Amino acid sequence: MKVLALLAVVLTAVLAEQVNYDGYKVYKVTPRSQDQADFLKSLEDSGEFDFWDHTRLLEYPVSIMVKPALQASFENVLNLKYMHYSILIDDVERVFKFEREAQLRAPKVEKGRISFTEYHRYDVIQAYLENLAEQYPDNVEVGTFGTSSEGRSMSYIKIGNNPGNPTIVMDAGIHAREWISPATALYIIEQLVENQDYAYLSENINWLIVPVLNPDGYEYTHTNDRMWRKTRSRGSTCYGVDGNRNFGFQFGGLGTSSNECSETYRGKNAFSEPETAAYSELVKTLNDVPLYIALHSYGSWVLFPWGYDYVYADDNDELQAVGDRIANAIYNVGGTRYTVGNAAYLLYPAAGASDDWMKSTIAPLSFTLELPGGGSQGFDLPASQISSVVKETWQGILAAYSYVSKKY
Ligand code: 0X9
Ligand code: ZN
Repeated sequence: MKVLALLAVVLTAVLAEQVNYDGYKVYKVTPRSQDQADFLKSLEDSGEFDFWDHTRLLEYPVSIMVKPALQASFENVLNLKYMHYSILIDDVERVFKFEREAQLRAPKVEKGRISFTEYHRYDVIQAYLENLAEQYPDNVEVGTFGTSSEGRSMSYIKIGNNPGNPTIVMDAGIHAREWISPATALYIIEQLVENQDYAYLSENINWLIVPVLNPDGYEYTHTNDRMWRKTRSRGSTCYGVDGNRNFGFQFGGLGTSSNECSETYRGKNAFSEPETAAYSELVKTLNDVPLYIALHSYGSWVLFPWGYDYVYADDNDELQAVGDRIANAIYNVGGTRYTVGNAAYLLYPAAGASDDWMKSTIAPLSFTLELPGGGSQGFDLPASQISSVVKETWQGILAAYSYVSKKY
């Protein structure tokens, strides 16, 4: 009985910590004129609203989460500006509750195994990587390359054992709430290591993959706040740095914030975060990286440098051509349409991102894949859709591999 009482106390404490999104609505607003697009930008800059996506292209809808207290005035200003909107999600908390229940109902995977019918916790992912290292010692190396702010080990997996081969680098989960990103990295790892049909992919090329680059944030989205994006380093007033503003190329430029509490806080200096610092050191040990891919969500975009400002790379045509191949391969699976292009022009400028740093340092072909959102739910892609997203994305990765392997 005592144990039960204790359990109840612990459970209440854990549940009390969950950030609650009761009554929060997500609006879909489509800017139809430059004036309307600029107005949306000013709303975003006010920091009062949570923009789930940021594209400012005319005719592209933007999803904006608004807390109950601001909903009436938000709708009023949209009406004053003659902007059309619809309500995408009526109660965000209901969606998250449904997701939490589905996660609880999901069959638990055996330690060391992986599945694509639910999102996995950090421990399960770690155990899977270790299991692969044990099972495939000839072709697989798993190592720790650093420790997160909260003390979690950060793991990489290297697939392919010829040190003379070039290395394709990929990472996932730098943004905590983008759960489909680590899931996709795990599927890529599974195919490369466990599917013998694809053994040839690691004969002439090595793969270095970090499936959870922000383990603290990832765990925090499972335990406390589903919408958490940043790391969990402690600031003086707020927690966390946007890891994708913290890399050491054009640090502090456009699309980054100096405000600790902002979702795009860049940190005190480049590589202030143990996660990005250790990752950059790991990448610097490689000598030939023909291709880098960062996995994010959402929006179905293939983005490439430069992203720090409105600047085209010298090899823009090649980046576009490889991006188009990735998008076409994905399209051919089940008709998912990606839009391909320069990150700043297509989405928005954001300095200090991993794609630009990789491009400027080591990887001539560098991409950010924004995986699809889940219908109306955005980051909250239902677990039932993991399998189709990871499978179509795999075809995109194969297309990029095939380009690189022919070139090198
Ligand atoms: O803002 C980001 O970091 C990425 N989008 S997300 O919605 N996943 O947060 C896009 C980064 C694209 N790359 C650059 N702008 N350099
Ligand atoms: Zn992201």
